[in-house]
Formats: sequence, structure tokens, C-alpha cells
Amino acid sequence: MAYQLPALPYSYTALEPFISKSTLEFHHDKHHATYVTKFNEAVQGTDLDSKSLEEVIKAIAGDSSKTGIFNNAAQAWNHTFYWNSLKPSGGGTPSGALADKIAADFGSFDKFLEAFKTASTTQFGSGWAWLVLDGSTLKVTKTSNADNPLTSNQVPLLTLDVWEHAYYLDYQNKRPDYIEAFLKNLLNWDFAAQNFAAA
Ligand code: MN3
Repeated sequence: MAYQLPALPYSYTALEPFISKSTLEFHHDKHHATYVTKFNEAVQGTDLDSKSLEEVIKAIAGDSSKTGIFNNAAQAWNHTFYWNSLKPSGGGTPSGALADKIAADFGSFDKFLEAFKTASTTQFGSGWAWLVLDGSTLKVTKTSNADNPLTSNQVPLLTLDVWEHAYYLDYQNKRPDYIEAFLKNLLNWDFAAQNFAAA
């Protein structure tokens, strides 16, 4: 049973002017779609075929003979998680239990912002920045290439794709401007709060 590419949870123009229609068309329809296609090709006829993406990621992380499958499975999962981490008219501040937990674990919301900016700006080359629940503590982390927090037994709450393909058409080399737009205008705190409540 082949894994299906999920549709974007909003229209291709919904994140403008911060992320363009053109970026979403390339990023979802070409990059994300290719990870899904390659994942399906790689697992077809193997014992991984019947497993969910999350199960595959956890089962083969660190297995050097399955790096190709891992990379495509994790990139397929990461991108769906990323689309849900964005929304039109997002950004601002969280509320409720997640807001309290951020204040308790980072010291203040501004200190969380600072930690997230640092992680996403300093991820060298391709990768991802995350807000995760590690045990009972919120942390900001970064991962390289396809890697994600599921392999470290952390619960991801939100992510930002910092591969160049995520921002180059709109921001060229100015990754910090893309990060700023995410935090101020796109971040889907409702999604992060749902993930926190379910953790
Ligand atoms: Mn990407």
C-alpha cells in the first residue's frame, strides 16, 4: 500500500507575501513529492512496506545499510509536519498550557524566540529547527539533512525547514529574514499546542 503525498493544509497563495505560491509549488509538488515517490519505490516489496512513516523512521534510524530509505521516509514525514507548523496569519504568541511551559522552561517567551533564531540560523547547511518535548522539558534543537527528533525519543511540537529550497526563491541568501517571517507571521501555535497536549 503506497504512502500518499498529503495535500497542503491551505492554498498555494495562503502564505503570501511571506512564502510565495511559487515556493509552495516547488517545495510541495516537487521536493516533498519526490521524497514520497522515492520512499515508496524503496520499500515496495520489503517488510517496511506495511509500516507507517513514523514506524519506518524509528525502525531504521542509524542503520547505515538503509540510509537512503531513512532519508526519504524522514523527509516525507518532516515536510508534512512543517506544512502543519505554518498557517496564514500565524506567528505571535502561544496561549494556555504551552505558553506557561515555554515561560517556565526557557525563562520567557523572548528567550524561546532567541533560542529558536539561534538554532535555525546556525544550522550549517541543510536541516531543520525544532521545538520539542524532551522528557518533561521543552527544548529548541536543530537537525541536519533529514534527521528528526523521533530518533532521539523526543516529541516534536513544531518545525522550520531551513533547507535552501524552503526560502531561496523568496529570500535568496537571507535565511534570517525567512526565520523572522516564520516567527512573526506564519508559526502555527495551535498545531504546537495540540502536539503538546497529546504528548
Ligand atoms: Mn524542504
